[in-house]
Amino acid sequence: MTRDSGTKPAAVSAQFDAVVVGAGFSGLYMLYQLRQLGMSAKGFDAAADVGGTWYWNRYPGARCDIPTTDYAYSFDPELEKEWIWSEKYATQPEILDYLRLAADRHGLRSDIEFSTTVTSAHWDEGENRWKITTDRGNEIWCRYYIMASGCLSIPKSAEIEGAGQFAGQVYFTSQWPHEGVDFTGQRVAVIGTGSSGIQSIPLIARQASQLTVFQRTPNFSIPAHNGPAPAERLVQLSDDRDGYRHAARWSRGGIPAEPTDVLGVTASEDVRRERFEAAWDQGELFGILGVFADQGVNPDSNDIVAGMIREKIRLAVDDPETAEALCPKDHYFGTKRPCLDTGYFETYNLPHVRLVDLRKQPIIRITEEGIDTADQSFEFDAIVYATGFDAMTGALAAVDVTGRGGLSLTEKWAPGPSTYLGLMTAGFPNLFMITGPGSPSVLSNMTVSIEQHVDWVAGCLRDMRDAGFDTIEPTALAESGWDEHVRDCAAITLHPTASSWYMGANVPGKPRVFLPYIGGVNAYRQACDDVVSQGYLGFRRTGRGGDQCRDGVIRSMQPDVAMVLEIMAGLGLPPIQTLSAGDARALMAAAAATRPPGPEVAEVTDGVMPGPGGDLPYRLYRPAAADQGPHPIVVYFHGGGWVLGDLDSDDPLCRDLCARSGAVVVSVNYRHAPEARFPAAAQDAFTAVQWVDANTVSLGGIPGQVAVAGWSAGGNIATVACHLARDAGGPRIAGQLLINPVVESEMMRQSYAENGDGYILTTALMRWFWDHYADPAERGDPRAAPLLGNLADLPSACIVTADFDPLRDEGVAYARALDAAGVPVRHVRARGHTHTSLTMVGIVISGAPVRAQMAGALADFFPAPVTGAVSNSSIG
Ligand code: NA7
Repeated sequence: MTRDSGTKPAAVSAQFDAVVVGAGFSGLYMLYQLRQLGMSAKGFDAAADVGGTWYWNRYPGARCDIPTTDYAYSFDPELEKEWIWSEKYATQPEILDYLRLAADRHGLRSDIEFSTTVTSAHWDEGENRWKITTDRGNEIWCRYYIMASGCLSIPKSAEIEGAGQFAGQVYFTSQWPHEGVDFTGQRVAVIGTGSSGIQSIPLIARQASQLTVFQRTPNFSIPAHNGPAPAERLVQLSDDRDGYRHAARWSRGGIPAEPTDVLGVTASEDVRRERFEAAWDQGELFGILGVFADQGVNPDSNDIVAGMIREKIRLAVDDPETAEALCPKDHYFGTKRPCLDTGYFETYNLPHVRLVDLRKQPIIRITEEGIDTADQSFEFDAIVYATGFDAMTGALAAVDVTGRGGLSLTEKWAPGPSTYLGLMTAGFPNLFMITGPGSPSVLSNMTVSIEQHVDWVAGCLRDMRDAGFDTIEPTALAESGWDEHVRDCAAITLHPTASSWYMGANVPGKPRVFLPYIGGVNAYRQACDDVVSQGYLGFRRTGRGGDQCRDGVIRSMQPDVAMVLEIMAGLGLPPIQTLSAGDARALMAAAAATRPPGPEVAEVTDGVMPGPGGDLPYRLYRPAAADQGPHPIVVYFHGGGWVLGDLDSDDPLCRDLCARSGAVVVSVNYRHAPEARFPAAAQDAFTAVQWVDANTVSLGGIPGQVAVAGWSAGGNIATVACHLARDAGGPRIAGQLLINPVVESEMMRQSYAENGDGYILTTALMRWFWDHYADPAERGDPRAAPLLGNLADLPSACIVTADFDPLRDEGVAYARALDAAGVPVRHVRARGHTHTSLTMVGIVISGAPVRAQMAGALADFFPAPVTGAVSNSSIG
């Protein structure tokens, strides 16, 4: 951001405890907190006054898009009492006045050098301090360098040829003249239809004689229904201000709200319409983003909301062609920042307002007179650029920052920003970012996120002082773990599919990574709190208090797996091992009945095959390209500790494996314990493989292309069938896919110690399973514990292990032992998964890439190319 004019202060060379860059919401509160700590601090801002984003963005119609009752500080009860917002969504001048008042109430201006831009920050390793320089020649030494420089503060350049040629007036919404602009009688162009464009266009249209809007991407927008602050919110606040603010801090978006559990895909037409219209009438972003629980992750659910918004646009705009051009169709709703508007779409019904769709008619260049598109030359008196910002990293990278060993921040972040909690980055000790990349920031109510970050930083500085530490810095492990968690959270949503500024896609050359943390304000706050309560896990702190490094990763479970665990814990179900086998089976069946069904396959047929103890039921799944068969066959054995499970229990997983791999899947229901104990299940498995091999052709299979697969105890008997087939001289099995298999009865490995409690399959439950299945004396038999058997000449294997599974380490041991015995093995690590999560098709979205790897392994078992496999990306 260019420096604003102002009285030039004298250059200073000084020492402070902290330097704070930025005097908006975050910088002001940070300065306040530093004072509370008794620390000396200096603030800098390029603007001539406080306000940050609200200082610069003075375009007509500029308002916040979070209700102002919530878009406010909560740290100062007197300020809360003194200030009454005049509207539901306050205007820029009102918000600026509020920030001025906040600064004045606490006398913060005296700590801030205005009209001054910080140009560089260098960490001095000898001094353990930052050296900060400014464009006014100041040189300041400080212990802590705090970037409170905003997420949307560096305007993006116009990137249009000839932009400098235009002889008329040029305005940027992000740097609007303080005296305002009168467009009366002028021919005006607006380029850009993000929030700034959508807010300003209706007001510019009131003055201009002609208004032409150049739209590259139509945006979703809903009416703000602005007016007085909503009465029920004011009542909630006045009744229990602390409770309200507390609820905001522990909400998903930073505004108190009850999240819905209504799924768009399963709701009735009436419920869908009712929920949508209620959100439309409410006119709040989090309302319309939360019509359905699944609209952020399920394309079909998202389409319902998007389709209803498009209907509204078509109703609002008279000209059908213009209406169609204004309907967003290239991104899912919410994956680009949606807008709140006042009469935006209706503005296009005015005779002097015209929309130019740049997708059909791109801008070729800007000329002295106006704008040339592929089809037409336009003449204008003024051009308004509402073209957005270099979001989230722009302001951080605008300063020449070097950390340890001269490491430059821009170089470190060339592949995309890497942070711990969005607060700090390794190699840059004592550099704090307020709402940095990797924190909820722009996806949340910024004021709540800002206060949380500032409070965390202040607490961290206090704790360091108390413990005698001078420096703090995240470890590489903690940081990469957090980056991975941020990516995991985004990966299960639709967000990464859009070319948005959340993805860095609006700035040419910027790496495409999802910048904010989408796991929610509440989950994020919990992670930050957990880091502190675990002795600053993931940080290294040094000073006279010693050299303390608590290395580790704060969140390593897949976010959707964690969510499922939380929901299950909330159900308060009895532990399975406290039930009889019959009751446990009934409980499992009831749970299975409520699941999503799994993907479509061409054909599902049930049958029976002969088994050693009577007929064995089986279910055959034929892949979509049924007419192109024959296909390889996978004989599948369900999980359930030899006690539970049946043809229904693993049905979604079988469908998924069938659809992804293009193989026929024959799921076999073997005999269960305690009715039929060891080795009944293993014998049934071997018999089933023999029968399928003998009947390959009639089942639609390719002779010689039969593999086995199984999950958990099913993995146990699948691999035991391979042992038995080898020993019997056949049939030849092409490969074995073992998903979290049981391969021994000892429960001594580390994964039992780590995961034996709290992740559904517990040590107690595993003991219950073994007790039902086999006598202790039998458990060393290789047909019960295949890890103890002869592993030579077994079929190629793919072994899947899950991080949070007590069985993890025996699976790993089996993979190693097979490899040592000369068996080709592929080990797939299901990062952040539990024993059961991979089977939760359509629920645990993060399991999909792992199941894609399983299907790939199945395909690799068979020599001929597998036909009929569908694209993995189309399966949830
Ligand atoms: P946004 O939301 O980034 O919007 C910028 C708009 O400008 C968007 O429609 C862009 O189209 C468009 N744009 C950008 N560059 C060009 C060029 N070269 N040619 C044509 N159109 C272009 O910024 P805002 O200032 O409106 O809002 C930022 C945030 O501030 C907002 O989300 C709120 O959180 C507050 P594109 O979509 O990239 O095709």
